[in-house]
Amino acid sequence: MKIYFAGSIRGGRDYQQVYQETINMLSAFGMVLTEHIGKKEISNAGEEAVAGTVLKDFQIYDRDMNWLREADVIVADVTMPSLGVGYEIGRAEAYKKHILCIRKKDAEKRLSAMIGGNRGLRVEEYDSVEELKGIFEGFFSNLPK
Ligand code: 6IA
Repeated sequence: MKIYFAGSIRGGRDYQQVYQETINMLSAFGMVLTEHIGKKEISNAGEEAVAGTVLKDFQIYDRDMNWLREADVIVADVTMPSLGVGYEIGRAEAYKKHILCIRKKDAEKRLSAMIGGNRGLRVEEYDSVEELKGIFEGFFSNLPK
């Protein structure tokens, strides 16, 4: 099971810690292709603060689109509005991937109608990361074999 986790980067890193814990939890259900989303070294400038390869935007786009095509499911945290996450959800829908959107109940901003109003998308709300466990169990156990 290959999981593409999507979370805000340049949209704002307020929930980075939550992404990290979510990714750790998701690892019990499959291989998370996008583990870097939870790393605190990635700032909202979208760069890695630690020394290493700094990818150009077109390289990030190409790599992420390849992972998205490869993934069986996409789990998108839509708490923090992010152009990239919204785009990935749209592309994942076009590729007919299984999509789960998760959103913290205490989110500051209202969810975009393009996500919340899409009857084809499942959006689950959570208070704490512990609550995600049950949500993930329900989602992964109901996937078609
Ligand atoms: O518009 P945003 O930046 O908030 O979009 C976030 C989404 O786009 C995430 O779900 C990622 O899949 C993707 N994305 C955006 N920027 C990056 C990125 N930046 N790396 C990987 N995925 C990205 C650079 C970090 C790199 C140098 C390690």
